[in-house]
Amino acid sequence: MAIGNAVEVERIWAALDEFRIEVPSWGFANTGTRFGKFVQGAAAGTIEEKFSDAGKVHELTGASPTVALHVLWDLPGGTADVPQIKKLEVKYGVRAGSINPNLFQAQEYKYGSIANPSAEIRGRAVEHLLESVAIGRELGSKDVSLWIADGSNYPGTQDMRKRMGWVEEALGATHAALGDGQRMLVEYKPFEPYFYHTDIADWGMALELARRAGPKAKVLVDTGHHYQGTNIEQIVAWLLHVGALGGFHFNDRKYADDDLTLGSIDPYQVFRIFHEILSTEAGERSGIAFMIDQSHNLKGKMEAMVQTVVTAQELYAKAALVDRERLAELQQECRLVEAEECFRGAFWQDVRPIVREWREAKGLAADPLAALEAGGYVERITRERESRNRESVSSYA
Ligand code: PSV
Ligand code: MN
Repeated sequence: MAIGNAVEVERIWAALDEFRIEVPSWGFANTGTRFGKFVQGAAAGTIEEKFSDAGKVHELTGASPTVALHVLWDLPGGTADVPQIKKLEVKYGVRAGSINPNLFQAQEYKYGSIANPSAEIRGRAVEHLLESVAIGRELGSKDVSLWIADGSNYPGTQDMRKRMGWVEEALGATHAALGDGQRMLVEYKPFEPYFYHTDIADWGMALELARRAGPKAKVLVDTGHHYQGTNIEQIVAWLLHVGALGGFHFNDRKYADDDLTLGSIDPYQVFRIFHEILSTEAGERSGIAFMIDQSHNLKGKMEAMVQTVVTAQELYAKAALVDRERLAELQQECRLVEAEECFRGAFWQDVRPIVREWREAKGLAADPLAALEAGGYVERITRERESRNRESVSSYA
């Protein structure tokens, strides 16, 4: 069945008008797996290149006005780097988005950062969190997004309850430093880089820690951070129910935290998540931060990012097509097959022609991926960056 009526078209347009998704600076950089990196000529090697790439994605899609920054990778000088970021915001037409502290790379964090048994190390980790809050405040960015990698590898080697207290303390101190309009998002992950326990392993732990930290703390759902078969949309529904959903890190996965492009493995799951989001009032959902957290190891980085934003828009548009009033009636009457068909009927619709019309009306490229190719941006950055990027690979021991 083709999308025919004006109501459906209007629903899609309204959804596209409100939809924004943040791109991660690290999605443009050379990343890899723990086994190595396949260096790409076009990869961004500086913060300016990352802003340039993010600006291009936004220019093409009109849907990604902010770029997430990782403090250690993008602002190694801390708050001293803020003026440079402000200049880049103006030059490339994208703003700094979420600020991501980095508590997982320094040697001293081998046994944890804010959950480390050493009070001195915990203190330094908290300082980094406070500096991240200060960066966010100076940049006028809303979210400080915390992924606490801490955990242990062997049963009995750490006191999980003591560590709970330390994490709670650190998050409380971070919350206390938040300025007006700032929030902190607590991300969870069940395993990796530690494989026995992680200190914030699931949404229950993240929710409880966020609650204890204070009202500006919310939970961040990274779609890749769940066990196989987890009903993520139910977690989303619960977090909405208790007013604690702060945002998402979107990506896709087949096995674990694979960081594949959104919707490449299971687009229906993304649709189901978006359905829960769209079942809320517009005012409520406007506070939910949609962010991409992907690492493009095989696909071209620019192409993968544009493809992801476009996919997200299409899936959001599909979810907007669900006739919620009709669905509610069918659910109430337990008309199962009809309810299911009403729901997934929206998923089967091809929204692309309407999305294309919306883009044209907004003065955007009708087909952002084709426009990326035709515009020659990737060719140009490959020319400019390739030799530097190839040289950097020889330095990997
Ligand atoms: C960890 O797997 C994670 O999802 C966190 O959000 C990090 O900030 C991000 O990936 C980049 O390493
Ligand atoms: Mn993440």
